Amino acid sequence: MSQDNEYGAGQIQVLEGLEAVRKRPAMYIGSTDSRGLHHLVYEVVDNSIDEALAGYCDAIEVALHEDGSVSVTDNGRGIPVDTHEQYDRPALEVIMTVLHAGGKFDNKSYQVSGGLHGVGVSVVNALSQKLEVEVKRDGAVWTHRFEHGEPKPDQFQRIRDLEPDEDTGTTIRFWPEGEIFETTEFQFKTLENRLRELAFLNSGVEITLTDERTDGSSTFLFEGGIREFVEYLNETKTALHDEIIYYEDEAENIEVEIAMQATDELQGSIHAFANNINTREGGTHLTGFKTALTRVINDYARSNNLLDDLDSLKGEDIREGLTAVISIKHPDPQFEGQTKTKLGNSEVRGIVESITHEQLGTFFEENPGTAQAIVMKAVEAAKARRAAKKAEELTRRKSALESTALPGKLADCQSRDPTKSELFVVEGDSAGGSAKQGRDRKFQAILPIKGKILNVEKHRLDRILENDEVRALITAIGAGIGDEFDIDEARYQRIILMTDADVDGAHIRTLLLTLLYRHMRPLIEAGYVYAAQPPLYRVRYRGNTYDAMTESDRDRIVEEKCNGNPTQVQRFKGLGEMNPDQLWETTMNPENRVLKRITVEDAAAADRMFSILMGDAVEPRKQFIKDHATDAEWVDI
Ligand code: 0RA
Repeated sequence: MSQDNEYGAGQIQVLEGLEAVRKRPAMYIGSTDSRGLHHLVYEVVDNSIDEALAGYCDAIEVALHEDGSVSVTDNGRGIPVDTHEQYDRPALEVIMTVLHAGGKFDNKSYQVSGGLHGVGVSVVNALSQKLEVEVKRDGAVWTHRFEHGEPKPDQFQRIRDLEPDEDTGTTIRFWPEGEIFETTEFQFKTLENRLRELAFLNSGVEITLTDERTDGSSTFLFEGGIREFVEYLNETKTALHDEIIYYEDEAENIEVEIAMQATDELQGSIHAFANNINTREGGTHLTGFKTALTRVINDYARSNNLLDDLDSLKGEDIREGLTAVISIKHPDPQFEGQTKTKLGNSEVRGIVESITHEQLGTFFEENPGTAQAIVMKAVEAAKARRAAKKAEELTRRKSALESTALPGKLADCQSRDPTKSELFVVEGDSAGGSAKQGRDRKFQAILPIKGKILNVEKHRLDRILENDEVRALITAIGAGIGDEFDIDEARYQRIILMTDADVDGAHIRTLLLTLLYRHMRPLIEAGYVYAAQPPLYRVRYRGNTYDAMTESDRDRIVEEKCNGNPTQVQRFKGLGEMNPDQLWETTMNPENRVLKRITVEDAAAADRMFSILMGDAVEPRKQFIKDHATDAEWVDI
């Protein structure tokens, strides 16, 4: 078969493969929404990270271009450009068009692959209307172009010699297929969060993100790796010891790296990664770590007589306020679970357990001050838990939450079908009143929330449950809380937070989100939680009215609809200013309204944001609220 025979058997197979990707994109990249779109970038970056893991690359640049394309440039070895024997085509073309060819077609290229879902760059190509590659290797610069995944004839070119001191590397630039994706707009923040995380997880690799649409840019380079990750996560918290605990080791070709630091918070957070993938559902690396941690701390506490009258410390006591990052690299990771983010390799449990047992044990012997600080915090937590139990907190909780009486302030809907029912959680009694009058009572329930609910970050569950507003919300939803939360019991599958579009509204919404995030997280994970988007302005012109969500919306309407000459521009200062009809028409009527679904985009980022907003440090919180209060994209969750 010659290279210009477009219809050889191999080529037909290739075209069928790409067609399969375009027909069922979700099978390859999870979804075709914004998440799937960003996945394309991660897939390309993962290939560059693979080069870094193999030791050939230490700089990656991601650029968002004004024409809607993204490019990823690395200084790795460059994608091979010689002829691929089996296909009789340039290897570059094979890698870009054959499913799963990736870098792994010689199988020995990499020890460890971060290839997220391992689908390879050909999937990105298949889902791009256009893709261009530039490779610097073998003494020259090579380019190739593709459209809808297919190579353009005669476009594989050697364009010039490499300069003597010029570095090798790869640039892949692609224009996502608008016919396939629900949105093709890349979000700087989303990419920034993931790239920062990758830079933490791969110390020494410099990752730059440039946004040519706005002239923004961020550069991440962390020589300290996951130690700096923990520092970053704890930035606004009060640490119980100065130095970050860190150890690494390797066994059976599996690399293990762990960093941690204890804080005085009530909430702990352990972030576990396998081959750079955030294993949100946990897995064997996490289990191994927890088991060893509990044992090492108990051993230390017992042999140093720190347990007081306690029998032992439970894992949950020890992990209270602990921030940890676990990162393992495995030659053949198995991902399980609903979202394929649970590490399944059984041998990893024992490996992480014994490495942690040995290294953490040694660390504690050598750093008794740190060991004592951590043990004492755990002892305090254990005593608090015991006290709470003694006070028969459990029975109180049960009766408080399982009572079938719905809260008096709730105006419930008629529907008993959770899939059709909506709960509006409304700021303030006056807006609550309008919402009750304006709603469609068949499926819309209203719960007014007064003022600021309790700051849930700062209190243990028993205190949180003493708050009337919180109890009303929990009872209305009907699914319990914390460990006893059962999403199948939720009485509504849409929980819509309706707060004013001002700083106070943002604050109340954050308090509510904190409660949901910390204690009813499955609701967020299931996509049941939304923020209503009431309009900020109403523009009248010649008997027509137009509602605007933002200032720029308003300006556009004035420009396009009102001849520059509106009869009236009204600014809604709060929900309470709208009459019931207006509230229904603009914010509650499913025909017209805009809802923003709240997702846990990134547990690390969310955890950090909640800490900034709710934690002890006041200045970063003020700054954060200032920066984000009026921004529609103000949270990642
Ligand atoms: C296949 C084989 C080799 C490298 C790559 C692919 C490669 C792919 C990408 C994608 C983005 N950047 C990349 N850099 C490299 C190994 C080549 C060799 O052995 O020299």
